[in-house]
Amino acid sequence: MKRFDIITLFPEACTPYSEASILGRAQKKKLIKIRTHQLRDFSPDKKHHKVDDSPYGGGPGMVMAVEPFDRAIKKIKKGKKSRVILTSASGKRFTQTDARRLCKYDQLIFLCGRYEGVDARIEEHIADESLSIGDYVLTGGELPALVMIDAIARLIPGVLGKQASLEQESHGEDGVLEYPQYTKPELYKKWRVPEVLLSGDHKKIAEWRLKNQRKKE
Ligand code: 21W
Repeated sequence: MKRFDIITLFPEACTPYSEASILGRAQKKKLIKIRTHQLRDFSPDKKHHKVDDSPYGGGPGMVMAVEPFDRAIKKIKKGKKSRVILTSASGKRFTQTDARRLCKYDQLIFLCGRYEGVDARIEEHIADESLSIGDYVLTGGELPALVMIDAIARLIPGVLGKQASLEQESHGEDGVLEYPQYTKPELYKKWRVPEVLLSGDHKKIAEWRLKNQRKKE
């Protein structure tokens, strides 16, 4: 069983997605385990559960401190082959190649910062790598962690249904054969399904799909 851990100030924002649909089913089938952890529970400040402080050198906002993350990881890391990933707007862009690489680990621990940012020592000394999901600014690393978990978990055998797995094996993985698809009705408003797809001529259909495939990457 592969484990995904998310360390965040907003665990309640992560669980609904992680328990729904394919990820939820994969957890029920004991193929994966996704756990969220409240960063505040690891604050050394037993009274106010403080996890951030003002930046050295001055400037606006607050910076998330090293210690709560460090303590959380110490508690969560199992004696498995694990990797700690800092979700970071300035990290390397996460791609399908990263998903394939990361699905080999037994445990992935995602550290989520919020807008202000995190103490740079987390990236320097604690995280094994920093990953972003793209060039836009979000309010935190929670959605990126879920995006990466989704992309990684669906590569684990059994997580997808038979149909989707077959599709993945044959072409789905890199979107190489991403052709336009249609379903009923044949005519909606004035929009018709391409005639060839209704013909039953499988050779013609294959040719049409090849010609109309949209290539990705
Ligand atoms: C956005 C945190 C911007 C920090 C220095 C001085 C994780 C993300 C995030 C966020 C800043 C990802 C600052 C795509 C994303 C994420 C929140 C910058 C301000 N730094 N992938 N002032 N986009 N976003 N901090 O936003 O944590 S992965």
